[in-house]
Amino acid sequence: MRERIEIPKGIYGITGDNFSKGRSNYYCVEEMIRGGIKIVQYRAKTKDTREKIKEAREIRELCRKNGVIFIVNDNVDIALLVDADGVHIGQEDMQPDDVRKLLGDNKIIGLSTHSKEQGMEAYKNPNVDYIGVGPIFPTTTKDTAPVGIEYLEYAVENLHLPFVAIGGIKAHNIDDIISKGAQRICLVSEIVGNNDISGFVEELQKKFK
Ligand code: TZP
Ligand code: MG
Repeated sequence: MRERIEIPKGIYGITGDNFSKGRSNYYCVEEMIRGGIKIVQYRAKTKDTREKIKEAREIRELCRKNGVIFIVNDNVDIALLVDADGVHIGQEDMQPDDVRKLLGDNKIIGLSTHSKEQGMEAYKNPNVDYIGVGPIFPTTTKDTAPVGIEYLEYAVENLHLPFVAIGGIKAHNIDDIISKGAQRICLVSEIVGNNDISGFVEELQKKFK
């Protein structure tokens, strides 16, 4: 059976240029890397395909130079084209088993999950390397109802694969999420909207040491 690829602990970065105060995704990723981030997902819901390919290619090279894992959201074709380290898909995207056929065994597949059932199904599927667990709290970054702390607690207890807690997580509530047992956490708007992205990420990463 295929072995899951390990996902670094700590902060998981995602681009979000609606929240980055006019600063480019490239700039935001540069800053995250300066702050010590080890994994970045390129997510650009409102850009057209050509723009996404161009930006993904540039950020891919930036990540490669710095030894940072680079994941593409949604687009398996773009991930293949730019030789990303993996893809992050949602419940309505291509099935993990089909993505695996396209990417082969050595790429990372991440899957968003929003319920215990979805989480358990993903845990049983060796083609899924890690899952997203959320949105934990209300968020304007994604149009999905919050699932609450209960699913996070369930994941900690029952889902023995890497998971990333996400959704409405901020400087003021991240300690609660860590104390529940989350070892990988994503904050989108809170990071890309920060005036000092690298300093903020550096502080957050210390919480995992
Ligand atoms: N998936 C679940 S919640 C979310 C995604 C991509 C958005 C999280 O954004 P924020 O700004 O950290 O609430
Ligand atoms: Mg998706």
